[in-house]
Amino acid sequence: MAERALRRWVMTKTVLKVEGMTCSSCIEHVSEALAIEGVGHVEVKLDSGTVEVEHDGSISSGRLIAALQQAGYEAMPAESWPGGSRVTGKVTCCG
Ligand SMILES: [Cu+2]
Repeated sequence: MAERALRRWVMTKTVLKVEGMTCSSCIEHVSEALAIEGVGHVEVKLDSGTVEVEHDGSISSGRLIAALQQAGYEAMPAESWPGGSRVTGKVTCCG
């Protein structure tokens, strides 16, 4: 059905704050970690330390965070990030 086919392309965007991303290798690692079924485009923004994940809506932010933690990065939903405070965590950068 056309309606069902269309639903596949309705993407949800989840923005996560990720600690410890500092170099282009981090972008690769984060992108690889988020290569989960159902995930579409992943945009890593080093400037803001955020990752924008487009997915089909079946993936919870908890699942994305778990995947990032497995890759060695602390992550949290961007909306629960205490704005303005500096990252206090350990440096996890691979570089
Ligand atoms: Cu790095």
